[in-house]
Amino acid sequence: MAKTLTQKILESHLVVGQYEPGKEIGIRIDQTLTQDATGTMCNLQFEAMGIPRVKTELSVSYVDHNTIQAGFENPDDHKYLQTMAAKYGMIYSRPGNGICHQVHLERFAAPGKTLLGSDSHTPTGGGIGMVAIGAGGLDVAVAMAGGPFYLTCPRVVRINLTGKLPEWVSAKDIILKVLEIFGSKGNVGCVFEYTGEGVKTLSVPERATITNMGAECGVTFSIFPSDEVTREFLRAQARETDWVPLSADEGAVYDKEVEINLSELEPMIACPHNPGNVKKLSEVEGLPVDQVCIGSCTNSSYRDLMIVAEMLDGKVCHPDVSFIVAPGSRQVMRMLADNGALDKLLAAGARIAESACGFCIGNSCAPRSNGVSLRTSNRNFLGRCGTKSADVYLVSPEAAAAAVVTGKITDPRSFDRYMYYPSIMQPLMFRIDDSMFIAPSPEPEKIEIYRGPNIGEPPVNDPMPEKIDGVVTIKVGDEITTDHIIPAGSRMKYRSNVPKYAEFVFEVLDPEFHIRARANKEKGKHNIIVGGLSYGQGSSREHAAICPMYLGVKAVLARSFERIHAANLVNFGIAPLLLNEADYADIEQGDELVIENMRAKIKAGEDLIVENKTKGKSYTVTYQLSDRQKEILLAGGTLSYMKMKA
Ligand code: MIC
Ligand code: SF4
Repeated sequence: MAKTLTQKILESHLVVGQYEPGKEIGIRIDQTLTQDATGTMCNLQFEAMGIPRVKTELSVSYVDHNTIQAGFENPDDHKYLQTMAAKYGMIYSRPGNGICHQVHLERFAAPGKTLLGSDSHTPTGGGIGMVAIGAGGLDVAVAMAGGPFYLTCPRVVRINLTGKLPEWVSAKDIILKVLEIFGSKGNVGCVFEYTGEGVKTLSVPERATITNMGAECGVTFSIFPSDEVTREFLRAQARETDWVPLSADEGAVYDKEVEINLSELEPMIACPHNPGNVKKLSEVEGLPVDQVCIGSCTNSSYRDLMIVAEMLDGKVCHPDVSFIVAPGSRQVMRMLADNGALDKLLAAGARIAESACGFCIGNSCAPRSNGVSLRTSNRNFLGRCGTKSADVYLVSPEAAAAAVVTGKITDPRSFDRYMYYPSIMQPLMFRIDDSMFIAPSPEPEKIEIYRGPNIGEPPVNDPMPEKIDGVVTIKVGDEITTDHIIPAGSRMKYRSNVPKYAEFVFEVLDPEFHIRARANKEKGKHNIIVGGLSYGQGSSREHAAICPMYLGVKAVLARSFERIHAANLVNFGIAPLLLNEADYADIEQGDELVIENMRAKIKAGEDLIVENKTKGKSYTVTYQLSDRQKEILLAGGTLSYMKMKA
């Protein structure tokens, strides 16, 4: 039978279950990546498992998120991660080496392999033809220990690309078009598989821009075939031996098929405050801009920054615009320095930031109050940039560069008046220098793990009680992201200090949440969160489950959940329960809810009855949990479950 590329790679890695869309499967993980913000907890969890060395083919520990070092917390975490990598067999990518996804694509990603990363944009690797999936840190720790990764066998959507992009329109506009078609909710359990003649016209970094932002649609991963273009990229990275040709079989059957004619695309823009809020850029043209930020794991490749440098050659940034550029990796930065492009950017007034997440995660470069920021990154959630009143728009590097000059949102096609569209060729050879990777120690027994005062124990939960006797501590709407649940930015330095970090749960929506939650907990009441559709979008940060767990949250009742967050809730012993629309509308913040026979009903796979004591009503709630997940939930989370099994 003809197979999709997704089926081929998943089947070749299957260790539990059968390839049957909708059913839980377990796959072998070849490579893992972690980054410092999620990686410290992930490493603590790995340590708690007592395994002497990682069991993957390759595990890389990147430091790219918390590099601001305004205090001892970040550098302490970095040192902890460095000693962990040395002792347990991971490659350590030092701060300054670049953003994990960009660097991984350059130096390690390989067609046909599986990659699990503790970051939601791990699917960037799909641009090279690998199955690359984002997950919570605990799932990555399990994979590092040699355990399978469990996922729902996906439904595969084919996105057939025809034609060729017009000038001034680029890969970012393709994925924004995909977001316009599919939206940022309702795609859980799907994979986007790209096919068609148009694929050949896109380089690997362009494909990676597209697979990167599949995360914003909520798909499990996105994947491109591995073809001659892939081979050229790997050759230019001196890794041609990693190449294998891979594609779907002729006649493979997909769950759904969509065609995008690249020749008909035009510049697109995602408007505040969700990447799914896509419009044609021409609809918002002329809006004055205060800040332009170019970089992030979506758009900071050599090609992206070269386009910007060429467009800005001989021009100076508009007086009202603060212009920031963060090259994605040290490789990119050094190539720009070598060929003079860095000087063109500096001459245009660019503030060159470190090759790191930086502005994208909101730990620097916050816009002014009520400001408008135009960014090439992938997320524009409320407050993520560091300024709650600011409006963030997401665009291509071409559109960002155009606004640097004009000071307003500008269709980059209007640059036709001044110049030809710059033609940026992939270099024959990228500049290869792996000296900022540190290999694992040959004498691991001699390595002592460094632990600064910011590093605590990974918290463990109690088993699920038979009765949840709780209060709706907060009721929120649709598309609540993990950035709403637990902010990153300047708060991110507390990732290794859960009691402190928990003070910021729901900070952007309701800064008093943690006070109410702690008071309920002291009174012996459980906390319950009520959410709308697509609860837990965005980041994979498991702190969006750990910190609520710490505050005594036992259940989240929502209309629907996003994949990674739902898995994280189960991993930390919080029940993700599904509510219907009418019941969601009925429940209010402060309502007292009771769920009896939790354990017995979950064991039996029966629906749960929620009694609303305040309203004198009851509702039926359901759940989508595999038998394995039920056991984990009842045990109080994965760590307790593993201890129990051992
Ligand atoms: C993000 O883009 O939101 C992050 C920061 O990279 C997160 C990871 C984190 O919160 O540490 C992600 O995408 O998973
Ligand atoms: Fe870093 Fe931003 Fe990419 Fe997250 S989305 S990995 S914060 S660059």
